[in-house]
Formats: sequence, C-alpha cells, structure tokens
Amino acid sequence: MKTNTLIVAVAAASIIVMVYFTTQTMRNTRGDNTPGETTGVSSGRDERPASPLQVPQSAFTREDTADTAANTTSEPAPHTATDSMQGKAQVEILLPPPVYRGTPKEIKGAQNLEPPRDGKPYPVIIVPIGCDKLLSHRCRVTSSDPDPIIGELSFITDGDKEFDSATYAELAPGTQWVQIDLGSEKEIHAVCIWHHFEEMVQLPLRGGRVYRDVICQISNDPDFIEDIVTVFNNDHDNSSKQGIGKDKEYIETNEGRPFAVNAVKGRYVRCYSRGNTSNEMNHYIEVEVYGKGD
Ligand SMILES: [Ca+2]
Ligand SMILES: [Ca+2]
Repeated sequence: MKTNTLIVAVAAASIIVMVYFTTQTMRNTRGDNTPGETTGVSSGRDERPASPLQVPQSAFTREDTADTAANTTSEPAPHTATDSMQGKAQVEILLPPPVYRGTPKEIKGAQNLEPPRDGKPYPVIIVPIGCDKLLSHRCRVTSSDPDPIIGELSFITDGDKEFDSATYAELAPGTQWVQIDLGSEKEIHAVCIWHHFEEMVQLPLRGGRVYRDVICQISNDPDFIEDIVTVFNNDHDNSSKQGIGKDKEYIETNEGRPFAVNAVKGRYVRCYSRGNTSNEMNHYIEVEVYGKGD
C-alpha cells in the first residue's frame, strides 16, 4: 500500500508540474505577462512601440553626436568652418524679393558674360571682424546726371532695395556715374550694386538684363582725378575710358552684384554704367558699401 500511495503521489505531482508549465507556456505565447514578469520569452510588448510622437532619425543622430562629443577626451578638434572664421565675419547683405515680370528678353551683344549660376547665390564675402559694417546708408549721392529722368539720387542709399517703379533712379544714356560720399575716409571691404532687376528669369529659361561697363572706383578726391583705385571693372573694350576691366558682365537679379574690396581706403565710391541690354538708360536702386566701423 505504501508503494502504491507513493506512485500515486509522484504521478499526481508530475501532472501538477506539467499542468503548471503548460499554463505558463500558453500565457507567454499569448503575451499576457503581468508587469514585472521576466520570462525570457518575447511577448511582442517588449519591442519599441510605434508612437505618433516619433521624432525623425536626424534628431536621434544629433543627440547621439552630442553624447559622443561630451564623452570624448579633450583632444583638439579637426579644423572646421568655425575655426577658419576665427577673427573674421561674414558681410550680411539683406536681399530684396525677386521680381519676375514682363517677357524674358534675350540678352544681345553680351560678349563678356559670366557663366550661368543656375540659381546658385554669389559666394559670401568674409572680412576681418569689425569690417562688415554698412557705411553708406543715407550718405549723400551725386551723379554725372544730377537731375535723374525718374526718381531721386537719394534713392540709391535709402535702404530700399525692392524693385518698383518708384524705387529706382534713371539716369541719361551713355556712360554715367553715381558717387557716394561716406563723409570721411573709410576702409572699404565690400560693395553691392543693384541696378534694375525687373526682368529676372525663372530657370531654366535664359535671358534678363545686363548693364554695360559696370565700374566701381574709390578715391579721396571727389573729382576722381587722382588717387583712384578701381575695385570692379567689366568694361572689356574700354568704351567708358576708365581702362580695360577683367571682371565679367552679369545678369541683374535681386542679389545685385556683391564683390569684395581689399581694405581700400577712401571717402568717395563712384559707380559707372553705360546703358543695358534692354535699353540705353542707366538705373540704380541701391548701392551698399561695407567696411570698418568707427
Ligand atoms: Ca534704394
Ligand atoms: Ca564696354
């Protein structure tokens, strides 16, 4: 009897154990573990849930990068754009909106045109720190044509660069100039000229407007007889008699034409032009001169 009782007890215990494990396995397979249970069996809930608040991969990458940077040793970082800007500043030229009006015109007779930029902006101008100040705002303007056909000479330094029928000064045909008096001798590092950019062309069309003989000179002589430094000149055939220039002609856009100047000192900035490919007139919306502040 004792042996029989023992066998029955062992069998009953075995059944209990089997039932227990079978039940556990079924629970795990259904994924209804209670919190805190660790079974070593994947339930599906342990995976990262899809959430409507997911952030882009780039955000994780930035965090990862920050963590990595924080954990690195104090070894010197490789050269970066920030390092190369040490002691330097970018001239911040604020651009007016583009204008796409009228029928795009074919550019005729431009033999010295810069290659198409296909929408790429002009390179930024980097100057020593403190040499990126706008010097020309509201400075006095004189001209070879003191009585513009349209507009006022004061428009050229009033800070309004938008194209509009009431924002430009139109000067007589032929070679004409406008001259900005900075008030005292300044160290000049950049200039940007906006003529007239109504006929901007949306890519991939070609056309627009090109002004002829764009020349920029700096001097302390208001009559520009002596002490003249030419800082831009695209008059390749010397038709404006200021010497042959090596710069390229360009299509007018809302970017104007920015160019760097190598710390030339002078009180007066004179800009020439000789008509354009749409008509023989000379137009100026704005001229900006940047350089060392006081
Ligand atoms: Ca203006
Ligand atoms: Ca010329």
